[in-house]
Amino acid sequence: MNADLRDRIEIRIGDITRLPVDAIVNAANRSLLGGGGVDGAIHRAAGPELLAECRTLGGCPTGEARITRGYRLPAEYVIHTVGPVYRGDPRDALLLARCYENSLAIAAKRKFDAVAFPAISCGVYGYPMAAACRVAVAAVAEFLAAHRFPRRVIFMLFSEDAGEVYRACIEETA
Ligand code: AR6
Repeated sequence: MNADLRDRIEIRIGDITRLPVDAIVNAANRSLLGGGGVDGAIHRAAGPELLAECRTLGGCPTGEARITRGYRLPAEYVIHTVGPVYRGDPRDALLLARCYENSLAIAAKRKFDAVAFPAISCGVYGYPMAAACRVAVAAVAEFLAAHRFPRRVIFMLFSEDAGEVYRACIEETA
């Protein structure tokens, strides 16, 4: 990864609901009506207005993304994307890459400065962190190389272990 690109990607550890960025990405399900994990945390922190706006969207297919306001979150917007349930076949990586691409396409269109991603599909949906991380880093690096916006992507990981996996993966990415 060249230095320019590396400067636009940051790894942080902590709670994504605390980040004052243009948009945080939610690892949602197809209903977009909330759930556990990071989805539950985002809905709790954003308040009931978020669920009310999500109800107007009519769900979201796996691999696609939708945007809402952030309400009581420090982030202005939430980009909801639906990761694949991990099955161990080649479609997993294609669908996961689409989550990153489609989320970033929304951010690019709105000329966002900073967008933060959790480790989509790596919790309830069972995607092994190291494999998901390779897909995430490759998809983000490819998108940023071709677009000026968003200027920065933050991978917001929930544990030091996950952070280490991401650091190693970025080191290995050409
Ligand atoms: N900030 C950052 N990362 C978090 C946070 C947080 N506050 N909370 C959890 N994580 P998951 P999935 C990490 O299960 O696998 C929901 O019920 C977590 O440690 O949230 O895509 C949805 O409604 C893990 O590494 O998302 C769906 O039904 C990562 O976020 C389903 O779960 C993703 O874990 C989606 O499952």
